[in-house]
Amino acid sequence: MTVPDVFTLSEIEFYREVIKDAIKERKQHDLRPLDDKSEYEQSFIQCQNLWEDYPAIRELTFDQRLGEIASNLLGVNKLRVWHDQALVKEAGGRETDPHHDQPYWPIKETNTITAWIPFCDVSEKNGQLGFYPGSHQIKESQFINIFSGKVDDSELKDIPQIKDSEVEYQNLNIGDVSFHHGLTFHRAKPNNSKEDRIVHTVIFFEDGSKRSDDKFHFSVDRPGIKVGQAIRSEVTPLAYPIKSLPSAPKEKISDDFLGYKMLGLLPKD
Ligand SMILES: O=C(O)CCC(=O)C(=O)O
Repeated sequence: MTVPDVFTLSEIEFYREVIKDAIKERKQHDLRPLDDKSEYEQSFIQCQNLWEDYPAIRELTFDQRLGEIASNLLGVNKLRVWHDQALVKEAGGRETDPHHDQPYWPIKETNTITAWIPFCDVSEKNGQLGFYPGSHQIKESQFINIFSGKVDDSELKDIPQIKDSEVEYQNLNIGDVSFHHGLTFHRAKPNNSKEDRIVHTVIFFEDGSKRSDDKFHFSVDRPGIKVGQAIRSEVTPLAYPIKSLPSAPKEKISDDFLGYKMLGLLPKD
């Protein structure tokens, strides 16, 4: 759903520049043109946990307006950040294939939600997000692997959450924020405009949620959270309600995550 006018124009203009600079720095070693990228990467450039190494982005990720809306939508009192991430659909970038997010995350409980904050107006021309209405109400999750290239329609045709459903696309204006539940199926249109579609997202989950399984994820594997344990660490700090911003994690990111660091997905140190 869209919540209009969460941010002012001047806030968005400020954060747009901060995010652009952060992505440039994180991706400084990746000079590939769009055509040389994998199909997944042609959907978007991705930089995660920007809150750790960019203090200005920390203010955005932990902005209490986002946390308050997210907690009201989920109907829970306390939220943590699973991770944040910038998603840039480059000019000419391909669509984002249909999927839902929860199966990517080893979180047992499904009180999860993403805030999607665009830094430009978004329409059918530039990577508009679309949802399969009501799909979060079926409490089952289905892993659709969007990493390995374009998703084949045959993979989607039997999924009850989406098979008879028409996608609802939404226009967003600068300042608006879109929120989607972790079980909501969604997709995004290609970016047929000449400008990159820059978006920052924040994924929240209910405080007290537990690790569901041993599927690898940096948000739980960095701090060594075991299956069944509550996901509480400085890598996934409390996000709402808070009186002051969290500090960046003290523990250095180990070289087990070297690939992520080299790709600019995670902070270098
Ligand atoms: O920005 C996009 O193209 C896709 C966003 C998405 O899949 C998400 O935020 O979960």
